Amino acid sequence: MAAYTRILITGAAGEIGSTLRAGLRGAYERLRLSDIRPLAPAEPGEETVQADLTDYAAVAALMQGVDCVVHLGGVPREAPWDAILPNNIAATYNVFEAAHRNGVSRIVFASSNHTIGYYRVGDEIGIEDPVRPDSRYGVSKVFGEALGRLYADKHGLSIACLRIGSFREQPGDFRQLSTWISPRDTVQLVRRCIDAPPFHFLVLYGVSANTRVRWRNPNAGFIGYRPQDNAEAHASRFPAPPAGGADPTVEFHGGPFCGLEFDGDVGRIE
Ligand code: 15L
Repeated sequence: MAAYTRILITGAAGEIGSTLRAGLRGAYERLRLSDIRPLAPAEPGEETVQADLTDYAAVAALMQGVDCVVHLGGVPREAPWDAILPNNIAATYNVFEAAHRNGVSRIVFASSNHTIGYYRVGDEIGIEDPVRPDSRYGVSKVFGEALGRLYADKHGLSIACLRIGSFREQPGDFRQLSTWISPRDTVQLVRRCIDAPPFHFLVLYGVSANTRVRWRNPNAGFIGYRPQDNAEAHASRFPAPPAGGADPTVEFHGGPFCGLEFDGDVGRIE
């Protein structure tokens, strides 16, 4: 029996949320599924709650009777500041604060590889490297990781931040041969984070066992995450684009996010 049995998933109607909903069903005593969008009717062992995470009272209500939160809710891509600020920053604060105040002791936070997007693809990046966000979205995930650190250190919560790569059924381009995470590996990763014995604060890359992975993931072994899928099976479909040039979408880990609104100088990004 897992130590955590009553799990809240925010953003449960999204792509990752729907996959987790199916993948975690039956594994825990109770799954509370929340989203701002309508959710499919609850199955046995599930509860569905439509809630806006920018409303603190609604978030506090979500925490009642829960012992672990998987926080996916928010805008899952680059967006204007007036969408990122409430949905990714204020809402994430609400989730951490309400969790703490209501006795939730573990949060699995959906961070992103876009926290380290402006590192060069030739460089292998670990969890100890300084953050290098490539977008307002990436900055919001850095904020979430910092909140995680705060609530772990100040309040003793157990926090896992998952720097999720490219969640897809299959890799869809050359970059994703490195960054892809399959649905079944995503389910395994989140389950390991929920089920792991006590830990303080962990950052993990959410990535499959890709031959071309460029992220070191020392905490994967610690929580027992053993990805089963490898994007290399799809490599023949995606020839390498010419590298060493001035295209930020090719030169950096964050790929397309690095090119959005870009008017910097690729040559000056060491
Ligand atoms: C993410 O964090 C995004 O949520 C998703 O839309 C993808 O763009 C993914 O990263 C990626 O880097 O491929």
